[in-house]
Amino acid sequence: MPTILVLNGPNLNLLGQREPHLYGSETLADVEALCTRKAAAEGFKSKFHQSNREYELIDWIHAARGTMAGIVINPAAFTHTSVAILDALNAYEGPVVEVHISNVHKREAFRHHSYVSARADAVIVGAGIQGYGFAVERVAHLAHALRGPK
Ligand code: CA2
Repeated sequence: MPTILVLNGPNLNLLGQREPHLYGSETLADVEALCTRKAAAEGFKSKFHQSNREYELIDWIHAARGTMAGIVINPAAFTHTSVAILDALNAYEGPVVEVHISNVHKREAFRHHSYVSARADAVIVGAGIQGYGFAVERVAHLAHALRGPK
């Protein structure tokens, strides 16, 4: 079965434990369960990772080339700093959807720019963890379209 890769950047392992006013009270395990359910409903498996290390996220993106049907990524703070993650995504051939739990545009000015958005096929911000579900659905739709009619 084709697989959607879901990547999460630094500090998202703390989801549900701190800052519920910004990121809600659900945990990263809840996000993973949501992605698994949404992917299955679209006929996909999902593979879910979180890392606090930039190189690890880059290595997962490299490994997705030719193996993953699409990528959903919340690069967290690397969104605003990482040309390296943008370069890795530019070398990936499939659909990419960027997701942010909070509405970054209502927050500090330094969160308003995303390097990753220059590559993303869609960007979902401010929908809470529900945004991951939308992102998985969109990647599945784009992946189906790329594969064409059966
Ligand atoms: O809104 C988002 O999803 C962000 O990607 C979250 C990042 C932030 O740097 C981006 O600007 C927007 C931060 C993730 C940190 O997650 C935490 C979760 C709970 C407690 C502390 C941090």
